[in-house]
Amino acid sequence: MPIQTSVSSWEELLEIAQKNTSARRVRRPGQTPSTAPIPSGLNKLPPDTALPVLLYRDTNSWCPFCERVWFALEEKEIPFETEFIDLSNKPQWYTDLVPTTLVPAAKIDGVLVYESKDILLALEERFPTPSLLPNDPKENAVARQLIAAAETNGFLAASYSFVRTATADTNELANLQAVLETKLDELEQTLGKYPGPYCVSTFSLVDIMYSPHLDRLAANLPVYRNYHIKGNPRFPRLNAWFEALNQHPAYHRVRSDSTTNNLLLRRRWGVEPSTNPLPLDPAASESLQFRAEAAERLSDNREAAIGDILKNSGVQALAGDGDVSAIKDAVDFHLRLLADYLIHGNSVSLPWGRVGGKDNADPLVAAVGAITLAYVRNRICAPRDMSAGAATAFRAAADRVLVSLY
Ligand SMILES: N[C@@H](CCC(=O)N[C@@H](CS)C(=O)NCC(=O)O)C(=O)O
Repeated sequence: MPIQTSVSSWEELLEIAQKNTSARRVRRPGQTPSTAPIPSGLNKLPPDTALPVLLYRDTNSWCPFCERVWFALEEKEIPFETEFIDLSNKPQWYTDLVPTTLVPAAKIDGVLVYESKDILLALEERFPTPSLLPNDPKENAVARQLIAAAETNGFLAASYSFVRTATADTNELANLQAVLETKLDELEQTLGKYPGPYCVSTFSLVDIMYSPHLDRLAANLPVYRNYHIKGNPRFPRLNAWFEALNQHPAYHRVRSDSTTNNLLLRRRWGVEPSTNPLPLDPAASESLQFRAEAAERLSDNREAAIGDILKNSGVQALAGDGDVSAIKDAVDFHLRLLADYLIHGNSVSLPWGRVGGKDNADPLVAAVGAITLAYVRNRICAPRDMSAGAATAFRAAADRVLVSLY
């Protein structure tokens, strides 16, 4: 199985990628997840200082309640460490520790707090600046009421029901849609009560309570229910709120991309999409910064990626009784093509021409490449593996390389 070797080495790819992005993560060899983000608040403390907060969160970074807490930690640049909890196999020490047994939980100066809302309020108490609650006492009280209401006003239940209810009954779906629209109308009214784009007059915990859920809805509804929040003239303030959220670097560190949100709904909740995915955001796909981050992630974490592909993509079956190392070489090669394209490709035509598919002398290489690229495209999750922007660039590049090769 001869393989073209004109693509750069991993070392070269990593070096170029790292020159073009400051994004870095820690590797966690042999663990899940295989990498973890570095909290932006860490540089505020001298090395080897005990960290004031320990966050217990889900291994896959899918949990919207964990995202709330992470968002506040990043927004306030609080130094913290993370303990990942495998929700499919929760360790007994965790279920013994946390009465609800749910994530998130946190230790703040060694004191256990659980329930995302209570963790957010406890963080605010312990780290009051920058403040995520209004200074004005009256408005502060309103914000606290809105935080409590976010849990009890039926918004979450209406969201889950409309997105996840397995029914083809159009009347039932129309009713569920109407219930959710009422809740979104209420939010729209809330957003109109104070000047500015947020729920109160400054960005606050109220916005953080809603953001992971509204993000998931905005991604899921177009694909699963043919319904749009973004761009919907019924919700001008919600749309301005999304725009305002976009200005927060912390939001970009913690949010998922829409593909992650949509794949998750199908895989985790078994919901069937009603239409094709929306096109990937071209701005993120073409951003050099995101492409470099995606290339950096892939190059730095290649061993875990290749191991995962060999184990879980089905590609090894192509070896039959033959040489698995040849399969591994083909996986490695196609991942390097992908990293190379992320770094050098942009809008120009792909430099290497057809090396796979029908023009290739060895169809096995082509088949391994196709499986590799299709698998990693949907395997990566944001923000578990990289930022949402980088994940979008990664998926767009995988699509381009696939199209160019086959
Ligand atoms: N009300 C809780 C909800 C937390 C929650 O539902 N967490 C889910 C993950 S998204 C969980 O721990 N699931 C594991 C289980 O149900 O055993 C909060 O706000 O913290």
